Amino acid sequence: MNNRQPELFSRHKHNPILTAADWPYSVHTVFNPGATLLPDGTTLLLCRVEDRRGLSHLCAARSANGVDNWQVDPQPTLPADPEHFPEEIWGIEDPRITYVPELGKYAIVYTAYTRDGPGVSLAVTKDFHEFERYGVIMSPEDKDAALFPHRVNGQWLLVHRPVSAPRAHMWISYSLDLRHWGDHKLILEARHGAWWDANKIGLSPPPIETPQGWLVIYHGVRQTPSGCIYRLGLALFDLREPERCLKRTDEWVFGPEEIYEQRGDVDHVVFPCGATVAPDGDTLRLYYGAADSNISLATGSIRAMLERLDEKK
Ligand code: BMA
Repeated sequence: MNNRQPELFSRHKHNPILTAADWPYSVHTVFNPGATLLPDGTTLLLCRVEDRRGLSHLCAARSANGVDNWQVDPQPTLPADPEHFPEEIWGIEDPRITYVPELGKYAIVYTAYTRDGPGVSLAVTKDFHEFERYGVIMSPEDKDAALFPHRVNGQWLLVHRPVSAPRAHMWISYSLDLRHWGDHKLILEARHGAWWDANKIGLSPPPIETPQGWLVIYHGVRQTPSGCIYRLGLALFDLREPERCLKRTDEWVFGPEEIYEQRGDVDHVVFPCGATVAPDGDTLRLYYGAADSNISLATGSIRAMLERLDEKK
């Protein structure tokens, strides 16, 4: 009898699907993309691009099928703007995109690399050509943040990951205007000790709304003598009270196994910032940075993820 649980994610056979070699200008690496579907069904990835100084900016890549034939913008789509936003002095990283119907705009929540570490910044756009920047909405040290697609109980919600060294947990905060945030609540704690998600966790793609609750894919960081290992787990939060965690997997559901995930600028990292849902309403396409060096794709079934969470009593 085979008691092995089936894998929840399958890697695309052409991984990595995007690398620095696909860029129309000189860059060092491309990784950790935010993702969204445009109204015509085009997949847009907003990729973190590290230049040859070591600083990052964001650049859009578009594809009709979300897998290949990417059209990459000929220059940075959203460069850091330290002249007007001094907190962006060392670049901008790891965007999470949420389409917000009430605004008719996409909200991009990203890491601003300040002199005092990472902070959370927000920009909104209608078309990924022009952007309105809100500046820093969570001061350093904080990152791994995303906006929910609509208000809950009249308020906007942001998941984020402040650091209280050496541990870092996931929090939620509320706002009426997207600028002023409060009512901060701890929603998911890093575990202790030997666990795969001990000490440091953070949101990966933005929360996914399902009839059973907000499905959250989060990353956990295992510190080992030879460096960190970044893996993914699942959690489910109440639809009307998103600060209430209903379920969480004990085991990780995706981790670095392939050579392009295990070897790169930072070894043993899978780090998704975006996902799209296929027209069947179930197939999740998870776009992730592998080893901080390339962009890869894995697909999974939302229904299967919810079933896995249900197995946890
Ligand atoms: C995290 C973030 C990610 C990066 C990961 C692994 O803290 O900085 O951008 O992919 O570390 O280096």
